Parts: sequence; structure tokens; C-alpha cells
Amino acid sequence: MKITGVELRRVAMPLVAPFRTSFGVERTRDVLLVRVVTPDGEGWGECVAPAEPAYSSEYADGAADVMRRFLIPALTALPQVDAYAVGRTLERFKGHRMAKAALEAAVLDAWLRAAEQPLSGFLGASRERVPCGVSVGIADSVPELLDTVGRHLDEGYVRIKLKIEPGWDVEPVRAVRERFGDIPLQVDANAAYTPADAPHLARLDAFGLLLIEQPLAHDDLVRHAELARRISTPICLDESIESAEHAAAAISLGACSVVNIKPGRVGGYLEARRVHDVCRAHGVAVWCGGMLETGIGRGANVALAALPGFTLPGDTSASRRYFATDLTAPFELRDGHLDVPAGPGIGVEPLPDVLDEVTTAVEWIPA
Ligand code: OSB
Ligand code: MG
Repeated sequence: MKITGVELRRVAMPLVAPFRTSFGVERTRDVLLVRVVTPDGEGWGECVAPAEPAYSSEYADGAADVMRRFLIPALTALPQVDAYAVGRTLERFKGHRMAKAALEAAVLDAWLRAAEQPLSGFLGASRERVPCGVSVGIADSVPELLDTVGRHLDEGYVRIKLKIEPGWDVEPVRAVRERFGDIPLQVDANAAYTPADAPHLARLDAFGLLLIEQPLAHDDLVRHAELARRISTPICLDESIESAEHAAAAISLGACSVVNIKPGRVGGYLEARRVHDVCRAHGVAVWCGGMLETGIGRGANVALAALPGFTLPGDTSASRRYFATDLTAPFELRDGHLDVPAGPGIGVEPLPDVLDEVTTAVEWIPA
């Protein structure tokens, strides 16, 4: 397969409600989509880099820049490309994992469509539907939070994740436990705490949480390991794990006992599968994280979440939790689960009318 050219497309996707975390508030997703065109067909990828470099160092304009300057020319120069060639070819460029992941996803989609194979089967999925959790942002008040959580439980979500930060942690967790009892509950700090907060974080031990996600800085595996010895809530890493090597290091240090896998954060679905394999070999549970994806990224995430090591519900929520109108046919929750797309490639494609309506910019980069 030879690449004819790559389209970079920006779409503005208003969220149904603002999403607040310890690192900022998101109201509209400004998504960078990648369309890879080949003589054998085309493929789509979604770049999860947010508008601002506040979750990690990547941001959408930066991802578009590194793609058009370096990554895309390296790929279009290849006489032949397949999904494995993408990572190999781009390896000499440091970092920029979200940008690389989006290109690899689009090539994977085109390549698997040409071979008429679904992504789930290619990755080694063992299920046709996946259980879904929902990530609940920091609220303005506890009553408002309880309303939101109650609504999600009524919709059928099988696990609730609360975003926390200093000043919004023990109180909301206690309120959710008191109102909703023994539901599967976990929290995500997005690196908002320091090692000095260990005694405070130990107060969460009383609530029987499934896990606490990324309490400390992304580059501090050693002190996550120290914290793990001081609290009984299992530590899950998100921002700290950018590759299978990071996962192996974190496990051998005792820095985590659970890993959140986001394909964008680790540089693509092939590396995401390697992270899964390393964790599974060590008996470390994994689950599929999310970055408020449209249906394009969601379809691929749901395929990944169907692998056998994904033993905890993911942040793979239904389309309507994010958008009034998704880019693809909507993903709908049935009995707390999403169906894994069965069609070739990622199994979904943008609806042309919706795509036209939300597009803010298009750029064609020929080979
Ligand atoms: O830390 O998991 C995170 C969204 C954007 C950036 C980081 C995170 C999140 C979420 C939402 O928690 C997950 C989702 O529903 O897509
Ligand atoms: Mg997280």
C-alpha cells in the first residue's frame, strides 16, 4: 500500500456539558482528524491531543505541525506502508505520541479495510461487547455531582469515576458512597497531588475505591511506589505510562497495580496492545481510558477494550455522554455495554453531512 496523500481536518465538537478536571475545563472539543488516502481505499484516525498542553505536553496545533513537517513526509516517502511500518518509520522522531498514534490509526484503518478485517479481530479481541464506565468531571457542588452520578447510574453505566483535586476529594467521594452505596467507584487526580499529601490521600482508604488514578506527577514513578506503600487504595497510572517499557518499569518498581491504557498517549494501537501484553503477563489489570473522543476514536478504543486483559470497565462511554450529534453513527449503551464494531477496519466512518457541518479547516498534504 502506497500513500497518495493525507488530509488533516479540524472539527469543532461542542460537549453536551463542560468537562472540568484539575488541569482545566473543556467546553468544545477542537478535534484533529487524519484521513489517509491510498489507491486501495482510505482510513480515518482521530488525534486525541487537546487544544491546550495541560494534560500532557501535546496539543492539537502542535500535533498538526509535527505531522505536516516531519511525520507525514516520512510516511508518504515510503514505497509501501502497512500498520507496522508507521511506528518503525516514525521512531527516530522523539515524542509526539498522540500525533504518531493518529497517523498509525488511519493507516491501520485503510490497511484493514483493504484486507476486509475488523480492528478487534486484528488486535486479538475476545469479546463482542465491552462494559462501560463514565468519567464525571469536578462539579460546582455536591448536590449537582449526586444528580449527575444518579443520571449515569440510571443510564446503566457499570462504574463511576470521579475527577478529584485538592479541596474536592474526600467530601464528594463520601457523598457518593452515602447516596449510592457499594457501586464500583474510582477517582482520577490527573497528577494534582504531591507526596506530602499521602496522609490526606490515605483518608480515601475508608471508601473501598477500585483505584486512584495518577495521584502524582507524570514523571515520578518512584514516589508513586512510595505512595503505594502508604495507602491501601490501588494506584492506577495514566499520564506516567507512555510505552510498554514505562509499564514494565512501573510494575517492577511497584508504582502501580492497575494501568489505564490510552492508545494516543502511548503512540498507537500497536503499542497499546504491547502495554496490555506486558501488564497481562504480570497479572496487572488494565482498562481503556478515553480523551473525549468522537465516534472515530471511540470505535477503535472499543475494539481495543475487547482484548482479554481489559478486566475493568473503561472510560468508553456512549456518544450521547459527550455530544448531541456524534461524527459517526452514535455508540449507544445497552445494558451497560457498547458493541464492538464488526465491520472492517475501525468499523465506523464519519457521516458526511455531520462532518461538513462541524469542519473548521481542511488541509491536503500530497505525497
Ligand atoms: O485523565 O482520563 C483522563 C479526559 C480528557 C483528558 C484526560 C482524561 C479524561 C477523562 C475522560 O477522564 C474520559 C472519557 O470519557 O473520554
Ligand atoms: Mg486519567
